[in-house]
Amino acid sequence: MYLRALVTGFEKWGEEPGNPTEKLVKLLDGRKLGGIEIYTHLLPVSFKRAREEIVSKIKEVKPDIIINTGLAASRLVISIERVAVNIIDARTPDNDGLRPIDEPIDPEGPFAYPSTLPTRRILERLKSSGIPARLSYSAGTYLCNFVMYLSLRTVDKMGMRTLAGFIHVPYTPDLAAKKEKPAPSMSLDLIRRAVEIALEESSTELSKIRS
Ligand code: PCA
Repeated sequence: MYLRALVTGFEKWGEEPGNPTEKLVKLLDGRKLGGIEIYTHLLPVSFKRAREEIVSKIKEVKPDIIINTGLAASRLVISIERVAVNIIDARTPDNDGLRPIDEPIDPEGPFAYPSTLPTRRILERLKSSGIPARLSYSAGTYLCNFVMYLSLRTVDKMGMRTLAGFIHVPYTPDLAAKKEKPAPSMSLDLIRRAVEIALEESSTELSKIRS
């Protein structure tokens, strides 16, 4: 029996030249990796629509592993997020023109959820595979933190035994080349490999927990 993994990415927003996670989910969609079957979903950069879509996708796919991904343009390397907080503080309007400030994601939810992915082991595997990475203790207060929080909240509310978390990625070189100021970048191939490694380590973790 295959494990089911849901990998999400985001569309482009604001002044950004594009979003590498849009291409990433296209590359991974429908692929099988060891004992893992990958389902993907491209999320809108909209608080209203992303909320509806992430919750219904989790209910539909019933994944064993959820890895949400997004662009963090200023980050130099792959960032494995360790925590999601119950705060929306949008620095720019979303793609529907909404800019919520100081709002909870779920007034009934806890202040924070830790990532349930094996973050430290993912970090170590990435580094030993030659992929620059770090742990991060803030996914921000925009769409990425929002979707990470909602994934963990949905898993918690539904009593699922799903591992969930978030990975921020830099630009791909083609997108960095469109920026006026110098910006860090990483090839799509390395970004894809990083997410695959995160899936493999999560699958190992699940087999330990469930045995
Ligand atoms: N990154 C943004 C939202 C969409 C994306 O890819 C963020 O870090 O919140």
